[in-house]
Amino acid sequence: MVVANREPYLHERTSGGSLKVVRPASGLVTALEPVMRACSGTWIAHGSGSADRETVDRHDRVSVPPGEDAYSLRRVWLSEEEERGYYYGFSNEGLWPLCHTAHTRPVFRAGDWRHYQLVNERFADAVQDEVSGTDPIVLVQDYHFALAPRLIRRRLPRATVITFWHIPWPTAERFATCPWAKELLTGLLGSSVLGFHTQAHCNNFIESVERHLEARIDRERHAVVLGGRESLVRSYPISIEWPNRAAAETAPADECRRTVLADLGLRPDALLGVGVDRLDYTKGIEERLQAVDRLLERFPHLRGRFTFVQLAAPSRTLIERYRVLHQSVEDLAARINQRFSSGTYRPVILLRANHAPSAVFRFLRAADVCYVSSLHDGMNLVAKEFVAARDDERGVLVLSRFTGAARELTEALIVNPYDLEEASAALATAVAMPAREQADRMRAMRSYVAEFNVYRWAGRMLTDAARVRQHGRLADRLSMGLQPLEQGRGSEEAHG
Ligand code: ADQ
Repeated sequence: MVVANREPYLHERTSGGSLKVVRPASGLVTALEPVMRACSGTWIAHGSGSADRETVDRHDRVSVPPGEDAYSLRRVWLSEEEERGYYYGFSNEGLWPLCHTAHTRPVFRAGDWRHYQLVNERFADAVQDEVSGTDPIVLVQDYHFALAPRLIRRRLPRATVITFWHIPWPTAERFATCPWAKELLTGLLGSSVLGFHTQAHCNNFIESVERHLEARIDRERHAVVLGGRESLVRSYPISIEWPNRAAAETAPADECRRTVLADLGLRPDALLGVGVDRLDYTKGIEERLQAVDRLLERFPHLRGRFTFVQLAAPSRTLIERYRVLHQSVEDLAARINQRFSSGTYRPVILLRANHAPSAVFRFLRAADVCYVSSLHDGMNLVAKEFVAARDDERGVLVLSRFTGAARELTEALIVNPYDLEEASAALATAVAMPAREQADRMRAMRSYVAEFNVYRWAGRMLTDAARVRQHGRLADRLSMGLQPLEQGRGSEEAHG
């Protein structure tokens, strides 16, 4: 069972009155959806599509993916007030800026916290509703549900709860600014396994525990013991499906390049840069466009030839900070275009929309360079998707050192996105890179992502959870006063 705020498929009613299925722009959905297709089960999420209520059965369930019915989606309904407090408020104005070093101040409101608590309870109730046995495996996803692991355990003491935190964990000092630091930590330590993308995030989490709770830290086993219960705290770098479905559904690279250039009105020998993001201040979209500006300033021969296309999916638009970002990205693109345009040439093209996965891959396949410039990012799956898209072994990835992905995709050109000299030089190197070197780098990254794909990510967490589960069963048996060797083996094998 998966518990996540975002649903993998939303049903929307279009202005013409027809029903439309939407795949949201979300790294969590990109990663988890193929795992659910493979394993089946139930995904519990907030039903946020305008036609979501019309498409569920009387238990609020719908089979997905539409037409394939591989698993069940259970929708939880939230009032506008709950969504404002729990989702926009505490999760996205509080925890999101708290966990990302991107210079936006977190806002903590007691009213939002109250909604966050209540919604976490609502989802724990939904888990209890959906389970058939007493010891389900529940995968709790992300910062929207820090309290859920403990709440689920209270309802189902024998559940195996695997929690994955998709964003960075801040330093202990920074985390201490949250008025409910202790409650968040205690909630998360209801998990059997708690995963982060990197060891640095695990270390920050453990330091936060040391500062706020009376818990035992077992550094040897990477575990925290609180109230006699153990949680493993380990790094599990997330990834994408491989072989990749979106890649398989997209035309070959030369065709993508030809049609994308034609659609954008660019000349056939144009040099194309691509960025793909939710419109979020952590993604460094302004810094990226500034690097394009500096590139054209420093290298005049690229004027008229280099174009940067930014795919930007509107995100969290009810929050003021996101509206400000939206405007400033538009203004910046307009300024750069004014500065360097000539005739029909425009150096920056903003495509503000949530594109279908194969439309995203079409751009990634057409590009000479993909620039991922996050100021701070747990992993960043666009970087891995670019690698998956390039079965032609062409294209150069320029990647911010502040992404989790930079630790794995070491053959990318790694840059500090704040350093416009370094970033613009890397873009210039990328567009001039000989085909052979592009291929060497791309081949190395493709073989890495192929091996460390999302099934491996899920598999490692499930294997660790199985060990914890087994350990717990043996401990229970001992505490019941039974002889572990004589009485244990038969029943353990029978239960698998
Ligand atoms: P996100 O912040 O959502 O994920 P990311 O990992 O880059 O970031 O994933 C974004 C996903 O949305 C990708 O699959 C991308 O193709 C898609 N997308 C982005 N812009 C789009 C657009 N304009 N149209 C359509 N699709 C678009 C969070 C964390 C990350 C972490 C993931 C997974 O912030 O650090 O990598 O979870 O753990």
